[in-house]
Amino acid sequence: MQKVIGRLGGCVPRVPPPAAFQRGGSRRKAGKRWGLCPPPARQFVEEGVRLCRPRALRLCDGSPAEGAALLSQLQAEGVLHPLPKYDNCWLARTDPRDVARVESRTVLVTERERDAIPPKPPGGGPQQLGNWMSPPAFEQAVQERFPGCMEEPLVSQWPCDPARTLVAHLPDQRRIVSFGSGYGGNSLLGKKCFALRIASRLARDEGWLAEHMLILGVTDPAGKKRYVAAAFPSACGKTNLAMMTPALPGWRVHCVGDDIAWMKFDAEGRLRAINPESGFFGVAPGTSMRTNPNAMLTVRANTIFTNVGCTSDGGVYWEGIDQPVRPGTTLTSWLGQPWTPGDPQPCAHPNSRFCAPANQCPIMDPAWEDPEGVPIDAIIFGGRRPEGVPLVYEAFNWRHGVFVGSAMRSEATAAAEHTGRRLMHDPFAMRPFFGYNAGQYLAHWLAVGEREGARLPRIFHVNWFLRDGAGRFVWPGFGHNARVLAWICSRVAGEDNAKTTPVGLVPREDALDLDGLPGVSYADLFPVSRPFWEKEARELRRYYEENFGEDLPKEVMGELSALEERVKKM
Ligand code: O2Y
Ligand code: MN
Repeated sequence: MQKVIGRLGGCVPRVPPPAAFQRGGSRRKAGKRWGLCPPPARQFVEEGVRLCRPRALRLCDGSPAEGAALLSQLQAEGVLHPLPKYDNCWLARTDPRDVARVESRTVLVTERERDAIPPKPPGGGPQQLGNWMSPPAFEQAVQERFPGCMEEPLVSQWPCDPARTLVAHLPDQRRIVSFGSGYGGNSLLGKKCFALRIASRLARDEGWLAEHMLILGVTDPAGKKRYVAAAFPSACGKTNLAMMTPALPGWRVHCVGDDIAWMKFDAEGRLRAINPESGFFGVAPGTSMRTNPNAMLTVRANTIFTNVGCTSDGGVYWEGIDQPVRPGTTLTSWLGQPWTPGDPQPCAHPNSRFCAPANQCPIMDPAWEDPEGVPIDAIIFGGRRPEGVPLVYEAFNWRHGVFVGSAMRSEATAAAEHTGRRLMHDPFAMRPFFGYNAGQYLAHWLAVGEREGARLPRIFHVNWFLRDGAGRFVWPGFGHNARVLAWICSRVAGEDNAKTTPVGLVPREDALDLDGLPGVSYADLFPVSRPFWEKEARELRRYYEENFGEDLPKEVMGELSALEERVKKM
């Protein structure tokens, strides 16, 4: 599966007009559509055709009829399997080698390495903040992959080329070139590649922010509504939070987006956010009517499931779906093998996904498609931290908030090729998605905070994933996270209900509503211990030095030193 966006140099012969796409569609109509294409688009297509040499060229119009024709064709080719238990839902099983984003093969191509990544760590370890490729190396990589690639015989129903996968970004030219993977973020080029990597570069150049953040609206029992944006590393529950059903009576949540936020200042100095996507590409395992009923209701129609298990009555199945399988029904794993509960391997791949239209979510915000965006009152950072990091704390100010974002760490997830439960640094949840040098990215955030007339959102950090000595979660999470949103809203409203710790401002004991949560104790939720934060600060200093080097803004290093001083005085 190959995709090209952008110009791929070279002088090549004329390309004939495209063949009709739809069965029954006419060649004349397709030719007319081709004639209506803007010249740069035609030139782009022509170059791609000459390079890749496809058997036919099809111009898509995005119509429902075309969508239906594509689905039937993919079914006939064995790529998609219908799921008759639902309405227009489909199962795709990928090549088992093509199941997640491939960070090691995701590159930024710039003339100067320093424009893409901070200096390499001393000792030559891999740079964790992105991969750089030089323009000549990129040209060579293109020549080694693309010429004639669409003439090649298909090797399976899921064409991919894992050994040669390359997801390249050319931020100076706003180009993306992706080869060898048909999976998610590697091939849905409008998502991570454009809406985060290329857009973060556009945002820096133009003075706005393109972020790995959900956006939600939260309304209190008195009807006061506020919007928050939240950055969590991949597969840390962003979709669950974005679609949350509050466990606090009278509170409501509406979803604007679950993954990406573009935020710009308006004329009044307020940061306004839009969701640049039109659908959700959420993790299936763990999603259930208990954990995320709105997601379950969203995916009952017009949804493509990838690498989930299926039931013999035409339904889907995954770990944690929490739905009884009807007697007599058999299960098939994501690998297409018979599967029974208790089998050692999971039924669904841990990074299996649903891809569904956003407008099917029952709690989409009325303003979710407003081109003006929604006004953001609070920005939340978070991660999976089993110990030491409080349930919630507020940054002292914007600069401290930028430090908090830069210091984010989380347990690794299945969304990329990393494995295991180890803690990974993930500044701003953007580690895999920076479109330029991460040090310059932090400097851009600091500059945003200096903008004249800006009415800046408050910044918070949350951790839903604290565990006790026996390894059990100490916070019930899901709908109960509304209790934390309620405190955040009270802070935005200016309530004086926080106490200062060396780490940040935490709710006073009476300010966080823990009613009806037996066994949940304030003390367990707000550990702030000197040995833990000494170790955390040491590790952070090492990480900054090795990964950002001299590109770390001095303000951020200053915040780390200030934290160390506060911790010393504990
Ligand atoms: O793109 C993929 O293949 C999985 S990763 C993903 C998908 C949807 C939303 N976010 C992510 C992510 O890794 O952050
Ligand atoms: Mn994401």
